[in-house]
Parts: sequence; C-alpha cells; structure tokens
Amino acid sequence: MSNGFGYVTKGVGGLYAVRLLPTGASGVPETHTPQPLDGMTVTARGRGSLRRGGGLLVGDLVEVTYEERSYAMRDGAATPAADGAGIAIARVLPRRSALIRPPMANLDLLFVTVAAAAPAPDPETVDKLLCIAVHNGIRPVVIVNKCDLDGNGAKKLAGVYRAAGFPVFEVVGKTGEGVPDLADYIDRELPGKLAAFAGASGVGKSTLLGRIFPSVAFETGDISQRIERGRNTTRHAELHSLSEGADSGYLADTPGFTMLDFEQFDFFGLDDLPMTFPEFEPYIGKCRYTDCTHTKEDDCAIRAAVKAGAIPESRHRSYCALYEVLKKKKKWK
Ligand SMILES: Nc1nc2c(ncn2[C@@H]2O[C@H](COP(=O)(O)OP(=O)(O)OP(=O)(O)O)[C@@H](O)[C@H]2O)c(=O)[nH]1
Ligand SMILES: [Mg+2]
Ligand SMILES: [Zn+2]
Repeated sequence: MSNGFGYVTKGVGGLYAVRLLPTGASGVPETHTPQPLDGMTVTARGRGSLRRGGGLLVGDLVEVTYEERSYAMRDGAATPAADGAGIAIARVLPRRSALIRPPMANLDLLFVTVAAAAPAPDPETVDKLLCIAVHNGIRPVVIVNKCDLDGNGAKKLAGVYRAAGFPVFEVVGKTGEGVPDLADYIDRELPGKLAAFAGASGVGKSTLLGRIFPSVAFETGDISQRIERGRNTTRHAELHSLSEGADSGYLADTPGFTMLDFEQFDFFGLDDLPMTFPEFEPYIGKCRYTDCTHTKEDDCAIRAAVKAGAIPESRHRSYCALYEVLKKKKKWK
C-alpha cells in the first residue's frame, strides 16, 4: 500500500482529481517517504464517509492511498490508472479556510472579479465577496474586467476599491490589455498558495484564466447564449497548478454567482460586519455612541469619513445593506 498527499483539484459525480504533491512541497508531512505517484494527478474516490463526496471541497488537502494495481510502471516511471482503480481519499487534513460560495477550501487569495459593463457592476455583490474573504482570513484582490466597454466606469470602480485599500487590476480579458501586470502579481504572490477567481456569471473569469493558462481550454460563453440556457458557463470549481514544482501555486476557476445564490448566501454575525470593511478600521471606536451601528447615527466617525470622501460612498451603502440582511437573520435565530 502506498500513500500521498495532495490537493483536490476537481470533483464531479463522486470522482475526484487529486494533484499529489512532490516530496518537499509544503503540506506534505515530514514523515512521508517518496512514493511512485508523488507529483502526479490521480483520479480517486472518497473512502468511508467521504464516499458520496460528503464534506470534500476543491482545495482540500487530502491523504490518498493506493495499491500496486493503481499504476503501471514503464521505464522507471509510474502512470496512474485512468479509472482510479484502488485509489482512495482516506482523510482530509485540517483546513485553513472553507467557503460555501465559491465552494472551496484552503484559499489564501480571492480574486474578486467585476465587469465594467455587461453584466452591469453590482457593488453589493463585490462587497459581499470581499467581506467573506476578509472574514475568513483570505487576502482579497479586485479585478475590473471589460474596461473596453466603459472606460470611465472602470476607472471609477477601480478608484473605489483602491481607496478602500485593496490591490486592483484593470484589464481587458478579451484583448489581454493589463493582463501581464495581473500575471506578474500571480507569479509573485501565488507560489505555495491557493487562489480562486470569483464573481458574477459572465464577468469574464474563464476568459482571463485562459490568458493566464494558455495551454488549458476554459469554456467561455457570451451573454446571449447564457440567457437562452439560463445557467452558468463554468459549472464546477477547478484548480490549476501554475507549475510542476514543489512550490507551485494553484488558481481556480469557479462558477459565477447568480442572484439566487445570494439569497441563500451563508454569512457571519452582525457584530463581525464592521471589521470586514478594512477601510473602516481607523475610525472604529471613535463614534459618539459606543454601540454605534455606523448606519445612521449622528457623530458617527465612519459616516463622517464617508462625507469627507475618505471612505467610498458605495462601500458604505453596501455596509448598510449587509447590516439590514444580518439584522434580520439575527432575529430569526
Ligand atoms: N468586451 C469584452 N468582453 C469580454 C471581456 N472578457 C470576457 N468577455 C466576454 O464575456 C463573456 C463571458 O465570459 P466568460 O469568461 O465566460 O465569463 P465567466 O465569468 O467565466 O462566466 P461564468 O462561467 O458563467 O461564471 C464572453 O463572451 C467573453 O468573450 C472583455 O474584457 N471585454
Ligand atoms: Mg466561467
Ligand atoms: Zn459609527
């Protein structure tokens, strides 16, 4: 019996793709001795309670076990069985983070993608994703795509998120404009880490990933087709490794959000909300009332900062909208 440690890169219908880490990669326990399939991507099934996919997420670091019949040897190199015969996911290692939308574990960075137009930007959706990232200790990055469709709108959007303190990239996925800067950032920041592109359906996540991974075929679709089909083009989250090396980073495409997803969005407590807006931080504790909700009180330091232009108005609007959502949720509990 052999074993290996690796990331679940894809999971469809009870079959999982696991990229086994090469020896020396972070995530591999020191006690692991080199095994034939280390560094390869294998097809595996969950064992026991993991059989029906219960609890497995793309991005999970798992221990896989396999048998001699699970691979073929030729010229000293092993090839894993394509059907995953005898290859099982035995356990999930503790997670650094786990999200419901996008359904992924162990993310270190989240690239929140928004289009300048088509679909029209929805700041509340963007801000919700940013809050979720911050709340889960995941570093958020903002990508403004489709800058070709509305240059001024794109500048404004980018300005809002720069003012809020996030790294922002303005790109045109269709032509590749601005993409080298984003690719450089990814090359620099991602080694040894996991990241995902997230955002509304149709903003161009798969188009951008196609530029970053020219050898991978990402399915993309236009808006008209999308409406006809009434569903997302990308159907499952899938992680792609940036290199073959031990320090490779991993980047995932994820299905776009639809408004329906957001109705059932899993969330955090009302008390945690202000801390998920990093640009509020310098003002917290400086309001007149200690129990200030920062929504409509007088002498609220955050509202004063909004009036003075130090905090973008749209960010405060999102804050107020999320405050109402979480307040209702609290009552139901
Ligand atoms: N004008 C313009 N169109 C773009 C740009 N980037 C992507 N598109 C188009 O937008 C449409 C949607 O792109 P996708 O990459 O499929 O979007 P997605 O975010 O992956 O969508 P889902 O998989 O449904 O979540 C396609 O027709 C792309 O050609 C851009 O920078 N400018
Ligand atoms: Mg897509
Ligand atoms: Zn306040």
